[in-house]
Amino acid sequence: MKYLIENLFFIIVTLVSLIYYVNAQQCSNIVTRENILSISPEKWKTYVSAFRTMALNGDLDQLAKIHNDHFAVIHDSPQFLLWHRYFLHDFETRLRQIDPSLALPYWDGAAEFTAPHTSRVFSESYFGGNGNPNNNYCVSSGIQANLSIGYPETRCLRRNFQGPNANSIAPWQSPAFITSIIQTSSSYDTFRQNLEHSLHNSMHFGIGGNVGDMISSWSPVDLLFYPHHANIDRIWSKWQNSEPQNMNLLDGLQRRPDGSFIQMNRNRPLAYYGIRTGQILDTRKPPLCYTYDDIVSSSARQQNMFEEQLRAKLSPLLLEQYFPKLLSSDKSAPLDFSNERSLSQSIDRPLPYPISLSPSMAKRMGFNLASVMDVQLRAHKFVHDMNQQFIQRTESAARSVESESVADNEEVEEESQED
Ligand SMILES: [Cu+2]
Repeated sequence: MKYLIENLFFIIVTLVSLIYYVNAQQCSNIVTRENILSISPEKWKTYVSAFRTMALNGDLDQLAKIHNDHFAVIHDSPQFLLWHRYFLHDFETRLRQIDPSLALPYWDGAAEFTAPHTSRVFSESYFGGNGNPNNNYCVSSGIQANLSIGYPETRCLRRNFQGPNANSIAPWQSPAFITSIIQTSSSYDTFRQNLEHSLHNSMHFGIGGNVGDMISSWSPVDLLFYPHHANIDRIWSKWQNSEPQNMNLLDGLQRRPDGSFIQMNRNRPLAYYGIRTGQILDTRKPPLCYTYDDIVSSSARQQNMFEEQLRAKLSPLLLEQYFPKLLSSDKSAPLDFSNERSLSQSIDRPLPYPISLSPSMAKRMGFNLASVMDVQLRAHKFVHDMNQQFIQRTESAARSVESESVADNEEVEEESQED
């Protein structure tokens, strides 16, 4: 009898832990993060109210302090994408405690790369615009207009747009460049470096400038931080889903608080949060349980008109160097056409050169200068090469129109002679 009870007890414990284990591997609900510009004006009002609550109850200040305290090990290092993913999850959890119907929206900054300041996100009913240089660069419109920040001190939120004119922001990286780094980065840390030191830095610097909060180590006091970083996380997610082996890929040398380096792997704990890096690679698994509205992860690759257009427009050399997947004969590899749509549009005109961090700004942020310059040079070379192709294409198109019209004229002349 005693044995039976002991065995029964053992069986129950095993069953309970098995059920727990299976549940822990699956989310009961997967939240979809939407493009911020697709949210209806009605729904957006509920976001504004929840965001205001988070500014007033100290959530933003707490998050900004956490970010500030660990700044040196969560930037310019492999933890960058991992740490910010979990940090956004922290924000989203707080947001959903206020209103469970909400999810963190993303701002697809690259889609508005030519004139970022014209984006709706800078309007009065969203996050407001530039700071006023005559009033300490205080932001006087949008959600945070009359709310002060509480970290690192109590004052207004500041922005200092960097553009050719007052209140404008210089162009940043195009969807074409983002698609290119998704297709050409073969290691996690190469991809991390390519994304962090291009669109990520450009958006912080374009908005924050020299004195704004977005360029500081407490940048999470600006609510725009979250949709901007959700977009960076979404682009990483696209890269993770672009090749089966990318989902669990982690590598690179991680900077430690004492300045030494350690190999990144799936067992390393995140700064502050302590969770193992391997637990936050798949966003559709606990503890994260979210996805984005345009992640292409189906194993079947769909044929698409954009693919043909791009192949016809770019030379084989350019395709091989920047968009190797468009040349690939492997039809099972998933291609992300949500990006390719903007890509086909952005190669129909010359691309502007993207805004860059100056060496002194890179130094101020504590970044490795070589690492920043490496990516910025690559982004410039990309624009140069794409524009050379664009010029050649338009010239040869002009030549063929010319020769056609010459031929037409000759035909007309012949016809008139026949008359
Ligand atoms: Cu950061």
